[in-house]
Amino acid sequence: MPHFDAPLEELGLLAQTAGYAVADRVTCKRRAPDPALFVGSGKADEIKLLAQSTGASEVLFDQSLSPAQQRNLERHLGMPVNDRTLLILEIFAQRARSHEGKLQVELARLQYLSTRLVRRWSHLERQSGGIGMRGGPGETQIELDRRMIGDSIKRTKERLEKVKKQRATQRRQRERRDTFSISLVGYTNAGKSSLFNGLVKARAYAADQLFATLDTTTRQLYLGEAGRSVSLSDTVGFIRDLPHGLVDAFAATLQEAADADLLLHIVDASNPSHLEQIASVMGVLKDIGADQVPQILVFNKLDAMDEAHLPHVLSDQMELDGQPMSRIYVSAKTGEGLPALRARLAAQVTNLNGGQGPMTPGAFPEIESPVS
Ligand SMILES: Nc1nc2c(ncn2[C@@H]2O[C@H](COP(=O)(O)OP(=O)(O)OP(=O)(O)O)[C@@H](O)[C@H]2O)c(=O)[nH]1
Ligand SMILES: [Mg+2]
Repeated sequence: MPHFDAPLEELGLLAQTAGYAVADRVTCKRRAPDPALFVGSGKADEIKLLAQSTGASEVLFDQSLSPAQQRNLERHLGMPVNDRTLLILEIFAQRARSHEGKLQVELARLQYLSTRLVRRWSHLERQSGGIGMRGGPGETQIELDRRMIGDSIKRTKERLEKVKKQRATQRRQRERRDTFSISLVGYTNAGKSSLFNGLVKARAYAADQLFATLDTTTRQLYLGEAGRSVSLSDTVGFIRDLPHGLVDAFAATLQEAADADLLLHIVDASNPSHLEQIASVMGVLKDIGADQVPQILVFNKLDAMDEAHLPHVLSDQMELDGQPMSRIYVSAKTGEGLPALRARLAAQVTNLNGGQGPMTPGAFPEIESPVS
């Protein structure tokens, strides 16, 4: 396919991350989704034929399907049908490692479940046969499920509350130590963990997968120029239309970012959709109350950028919503730009400590280095 369809490309990556192999892709143009099947019935037949000829065992939709559309499609196609939200929830469920992470995912999935009356979650246990194949549960079963889900949500919230309290205590201890904290934030797969490793010589898990990182990792980073250490945190990646349940569930983890003294917003500069990705990240930062934290845009993957898009200087300002933002180009892979980034961080730490308030654009000498 010569045509680059960014959302579908991303759905494919999500599917691979969740452990699927992509058999084929279909796009469809419609003015409004069909209330019953989401796509028209002709398109549904086409998908069915394609699925049969490619040996697909499941169909994934990029858009959110209503519970009814999902059910109807499963019946029509004769195989399990899922949407992007469920795929993201599934990846989070597979990835969660820490106690807190597991509780957060559990909460998000219970909340998703509570909006769908049928027992959908058994899908995650990867049983043979789709959910749609089993007859829908009767009324009483649904009522029972509802009550059980309600109880579980309450219990999970209580347990999360406890973990959160512990976290708050830890944070207060850190604050007492007067640590300057920097959080790496950004779209999933932008290279946050790679950059984190490059800066602190750690070995955080970095992979060409979406949501490789779910738990926050924090390390000390010594900045020679500033003569002091700061704490650097690698965090969970963002994605466009992050399911609401997940934003709520991960509020505590994301809170790390909101409490940071400085955000390094990592961008995959080689991705054709990087501007949309920046906008998504800004949206989430606003949602979690982190939009006032000083921010530096770090355009990563300089080595993989198109010749035509290569910057003339490695450090400049970028206008975002009418606001000038500091931007610095680096490559976590080749290490290019990392010394300049360290110097910039050192300057920032000294500046903020000097009581000059939030980052002022242009407060630092531009580091001009032509790209060969
Ligand atoms: N070419 C190139 N690839 C890079 C660079 N930095 C990271 N990558 C690759 O991009 C992919 C994602 O990197 P990660 O560091 O896991 O990205 P992340 O932002 O932590 O991703 P999540 O934790 O999944 O949100 C990996 O395959 C890296 O090897 C870079 O500077 N250049
Ligand atoms: Mg990561």
